[in-house]
Amino acid sequence: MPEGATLRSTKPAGDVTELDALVIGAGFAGLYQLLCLRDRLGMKVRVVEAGDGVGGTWYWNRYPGARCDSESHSYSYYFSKELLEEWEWSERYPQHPEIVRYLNFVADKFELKRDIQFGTRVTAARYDAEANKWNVETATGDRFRVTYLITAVGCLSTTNTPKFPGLDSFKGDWYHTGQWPHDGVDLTGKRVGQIGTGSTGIQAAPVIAAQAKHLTIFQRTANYSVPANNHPLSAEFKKEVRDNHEEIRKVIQSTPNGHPFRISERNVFDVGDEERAEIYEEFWKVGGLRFRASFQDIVSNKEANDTAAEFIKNKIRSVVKDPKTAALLTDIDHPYSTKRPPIDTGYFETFNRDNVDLVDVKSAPIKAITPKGVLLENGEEYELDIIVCATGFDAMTGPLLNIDIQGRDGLALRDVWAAGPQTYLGLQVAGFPNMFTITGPGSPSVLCNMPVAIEQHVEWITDCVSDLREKGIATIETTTESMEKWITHVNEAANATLMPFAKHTWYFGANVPGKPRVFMPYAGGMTRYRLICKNVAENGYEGFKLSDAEDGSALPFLPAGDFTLAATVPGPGV
Ligand code: N01
Repeated sequence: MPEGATLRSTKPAGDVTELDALVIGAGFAGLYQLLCLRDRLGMKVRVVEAGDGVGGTWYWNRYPGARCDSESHSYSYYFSKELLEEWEWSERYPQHPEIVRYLNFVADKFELKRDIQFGTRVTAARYDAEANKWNVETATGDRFRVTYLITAVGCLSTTNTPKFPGLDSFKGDWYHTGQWPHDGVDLTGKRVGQIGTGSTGIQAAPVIAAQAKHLTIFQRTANYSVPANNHPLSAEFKKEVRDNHEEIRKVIQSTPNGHPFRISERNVFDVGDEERAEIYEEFWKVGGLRFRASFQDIVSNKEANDTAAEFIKNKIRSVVKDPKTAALLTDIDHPYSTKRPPIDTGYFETFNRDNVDLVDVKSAPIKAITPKGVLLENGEEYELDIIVCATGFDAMTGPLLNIDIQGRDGLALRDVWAAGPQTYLGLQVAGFPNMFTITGPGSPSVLCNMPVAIEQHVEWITDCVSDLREKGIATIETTTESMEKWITHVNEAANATLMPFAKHTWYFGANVPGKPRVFMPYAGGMTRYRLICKNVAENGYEGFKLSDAEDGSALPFLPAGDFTLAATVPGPGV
């Protein structure tokens, strides 16, 4: 059980709560799904949440330096004009506490908490075909019987701590960034070791270095990072955002990655070397994920990507004073943006501090954790007081597979996904009627600004449930053929990018030993995906089997359409 959760039951054992829908998780997705089903459709709904407060991923990820890599004015719900007018962000990239405050503000404004059961972890969900109901159980003995089961469990909520031999023998304290203690950790005067240099590690290192006596950063894979250029938002900018919500909404809902800027249509080799360098410099100054918007083909053309990669490596070399450290930091084995591109506040500058060392654990991997600290295969041992594992997540599938979900005839989701996740549109799995997976594998999710992806999924599910209820349809359930067609397209979309060049990423599940290597998110772009989902619904839920509420008979089935990239304009992808 993640630290901080106080599980509690609200029901005497044996009682079953009957609901129209149960939503698992009270993050961005669960909150909005509750609002839509309860207030728009008038359904009896409950959200069950393991944490003791709202926030989902943000409830747990409160490590030093935790902040959002999406710009605050786009990392917001856009469904309510009033909400947009009432809330004001303070920084370009909001810190963890401000995001949690925002989500509490939303939950309070729409009176959502009265229908959220906190401190309750869902352990099992089983479909009863005869009753057409889902039976849901929690770790604390609650039982629910519901028509619709909606998972809003997040993509990055199951932490991944490598099984380092001897971890339990460590005499100091160790923490995973994704389960950071809610009271914080006092790093003053401590020798800290940080394992991991992904987006989290890159955010955390400068803040840890500023507090700790000494920080040793254990790097296995060197990473690109672009300065966030974070700053407090000016009164002018806040006004501009307030006056232009509609315009911003149009941009975030029509760009492939859901961010509040458009990607240039220019290609890298449309311009000469000098002009290209000037353009990179200009985008570098703007900072953050906007750097990727400098040219269209950075994520699809290797030669084009090489120019961006070299530009960033030169920037790293210009910042990091020690040539050996700079060489390690620029020994990057994948094209830029094929792993989730981190953005930072003073990450590379951190290596110029006297109290920070970089240790290469690619050439000499971590052999074990000893009572004193970290031991490498080459025999070097690093004495530490605190170990910080910034080692990522069992992404996308982990949170769902941690629940014992069984569909028709006891079909286990774990078995269906034994060789990797299979879904139709990232929204449904064959054999699991009336179950919807918000930002599930096969949807753009993590390749998109999350709230944008979430709003689209929640609204699609809400419209779908509304249709089912109005038209007297008892079940909606995708088919194996629809999933196969969709997976073919998901792979096609990934192969049209450079992402397959970085096979060791969590996008492929490669960070968790034994996890099937399957590219999980949909890289065809949010714009294209939004259109596909809209067409599927408008064409009578192509690719889904529907059954009549009166007698349970099957309604006419429309097979899934053509999901090749050519047939699903517009492009491009991420
Ligand atoms: O996790 P990661 P993360 N020995 O998996 C290393 C989102 N996010 O938490 O690359 C040594 O990317 C591992 O090394 P390698 C964002 O989507 C969002 O940083 O596998 N090292 C890597 O360096 C992001 O992509 C925000 O060789 C080991 C690191 O641990 C996602 O979360 C902020 C190791 C893990 O990197 C995950 O990022 C932060 C071992 N045995 C994160 N095992 C926002 O702004 C693992 N590593 C919203």
